[in-house]
Amino acid sequence: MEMRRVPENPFYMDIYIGYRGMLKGGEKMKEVTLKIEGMNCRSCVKKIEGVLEEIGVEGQVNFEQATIDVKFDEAKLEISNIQESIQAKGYKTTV
Ligand SMILES: [Cu+2]
Repeated sequence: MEMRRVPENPFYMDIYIGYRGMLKGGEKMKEVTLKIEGMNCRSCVKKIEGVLEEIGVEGQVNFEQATIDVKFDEAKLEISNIQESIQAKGYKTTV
């Protein structure tokens, strides 16, 4: 288990567990569906999935509908940050 990584520091462990619990509860996770332009093949999907992974965003790319469902921590990121990262790879998105 991850909590065993820092057994020498119980205070840190408490914070870590609290943080995970917060995310699991979903209180701060925001879900947004973006429309995306310019995806024309499956490798575009892979590229976008790679971007999401890089920035630590959970996402589901739907090729047929040209949408991306993203789930992210609002305390760390804004939707515009995600859009900029995708834009940098050549795809325009709208909320
Ligand atoms: Cu492509």
